[in-house]
Amino acid sequence: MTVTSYNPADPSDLVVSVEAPGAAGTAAAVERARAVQAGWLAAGAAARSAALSRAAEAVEAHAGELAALIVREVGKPLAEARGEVARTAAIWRYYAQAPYAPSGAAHETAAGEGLLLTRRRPYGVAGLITPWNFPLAIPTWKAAPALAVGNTVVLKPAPEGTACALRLAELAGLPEGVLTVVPGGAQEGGALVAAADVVSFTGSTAVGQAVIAATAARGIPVQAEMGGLNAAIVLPDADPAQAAAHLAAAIAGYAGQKCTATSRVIAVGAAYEPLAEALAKALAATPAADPADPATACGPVINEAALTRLTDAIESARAGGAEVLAGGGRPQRPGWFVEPTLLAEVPAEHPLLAEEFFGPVAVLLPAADLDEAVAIANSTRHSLAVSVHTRDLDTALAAADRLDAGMIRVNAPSSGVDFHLPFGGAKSASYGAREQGQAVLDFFTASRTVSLLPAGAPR
Ligand code: UN1
Repeated sequence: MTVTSYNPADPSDLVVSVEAPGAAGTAAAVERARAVQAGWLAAGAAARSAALSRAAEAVEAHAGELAALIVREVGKPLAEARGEVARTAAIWRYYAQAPYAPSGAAHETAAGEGLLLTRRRPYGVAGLITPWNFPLAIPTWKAAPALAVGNTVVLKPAPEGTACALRLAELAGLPEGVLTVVPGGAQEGGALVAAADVVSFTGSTAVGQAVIAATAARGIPVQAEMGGLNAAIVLPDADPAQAAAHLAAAIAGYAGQKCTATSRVIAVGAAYEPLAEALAKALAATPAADPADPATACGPVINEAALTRLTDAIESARAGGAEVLAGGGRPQRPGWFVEPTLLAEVPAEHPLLAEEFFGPVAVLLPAADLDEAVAIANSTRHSLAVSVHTRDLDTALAAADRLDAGMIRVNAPSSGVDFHLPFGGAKSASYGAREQGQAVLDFFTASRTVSLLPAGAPR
């Protein structure tokens, strides 16, 4: 199979075309990674730390080129693409310290004599399956911690982000076999899950569930980050213009193509009218435009299928009686663009209220009070990130206690994460250990307990 990726802002621009290695080639890549893993671990903390630092420096040294490649391959607007490159370098640098961190603890024995040690050891080969929407940052926040603790890595990126992944691995410049990119689709992904020793996945719910089942059958550890149907709750005491600015960023930023994007806006009581007006204005000021322009926040969606899925959903909501408060159409330009769209009065059974559409489209919903807003926010299995907009600390704390979500953001967009803290969702949004921070270092290692007793005749 040939893997291709096209520029979403100019579909005639073929970004990359490479041969996928198939199932046998993927298994062979895992074997090569396994063959060098003991050496990578034995090289020691200083060598692994230095290698990860060099990767950070290489990313920084090529920041302009990488940002342009993100814009061209996945249509992420330039300003955000630059931010992703900076974050990628910071993630490599952060995990470059991890090889020196304690790998366990010393304990007293129950009997008194001797010493007990816990020690965390890598599994072997980490199989990573990554999406196209953060084509440098997500491969890095999985690969860097896996490598830091002594695993080697085989990475299967989404086809749409192939060129970014290949360039990242090339720039990282790790020893042969330590970080291998296998371009491909379901065949390569399946072969990777069948051969790796530990798996980390980010992508759709359907594929994530298949990955979880396959790893469970093999009895190997897995973490999976899947879809989010995220809500934003706006209380009447919030400043409508400020809340609208955060919401517009979470709805339209990178055309809503983040698992942390907002797709349901819940306005409590008197917040509804002023928010509807302010948000319609903020979205109209964020038009779908050329992603290479540094002033653009909303670029194209990833491909034609996404465009059709979104425009069909908007049309069927409208046919069912929904009111279009902002957007609703496509701009007059080539490429896969959808205007940032806000809909009200969407019929209760419409799929926009139940499924992740991964585009710059949100639904405005009224709630009588915080209780009802929390109930609406929680009425989904895809509970990843929820934002709450209020000046009242009691309300913010009450919401943070009662929302089913992995990430709760007060007076901020639902999108955006700090890479040194645990990341993940509740219910079906995530499975297994958290990503990022210390949590993922634990995920990529197994703990063993070592009992050390004095030699000599047993007493
Ligand atoms: C962000 O909001 O900056 O795939 C990160 C995703 C998430 C990452 C979101 N895993 O969209």
